[in-house]
Amino acid sequence: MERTFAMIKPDGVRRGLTPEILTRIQRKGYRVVGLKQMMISHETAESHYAEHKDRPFFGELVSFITGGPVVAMALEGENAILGWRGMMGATNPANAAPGTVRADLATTTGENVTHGSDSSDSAERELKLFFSEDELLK
Ligand code: RTP
Ligand code: MG
Repeated sequence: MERTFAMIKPDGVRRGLTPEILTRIQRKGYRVVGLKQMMISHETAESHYAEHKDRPFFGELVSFITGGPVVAMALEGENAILGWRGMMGATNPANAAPGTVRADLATTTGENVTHGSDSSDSAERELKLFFSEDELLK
């Protein structure tokens, strides 16, 4: 069993896509062990996306992700980290395979609806950044 951090980004929440995305996750069979709607602080956003701090799009990325409520999720299941990444599809929706969240529900790289941890190290770090122990099911 593996746990990963998933998020519906502000564009997805604003567009009313939360139920659709939760339905996809439930149909897949992941167990939602943490779930909350929240605003992300500037500090948390910079820490979450620290790997991109020197990239030209960093400022835009931080202001986008802090610009409206997100839905933060902890998902549990076999191979959940790569599995959820697969369900999201490529970063640029134009390159995402049909049937993925980004291919089906997004048009731009900057507003691509969901986030998923990209490794077990990232998953552990991001779950700690967004959830306290008592917010997660055992
Ligand atoms: P995420 O971290 O949000 O799940 O997305 P990802 O792994 O698929 O992509 P990543 O390389 O980690 O990039 C994080 C987010 O930054 C924005 N981005 N913009 N303009 C650009 O070239 C560019 N590259 C990345 C995207 O919104 C991406 O999701
Ligand atoms: Mg990433």
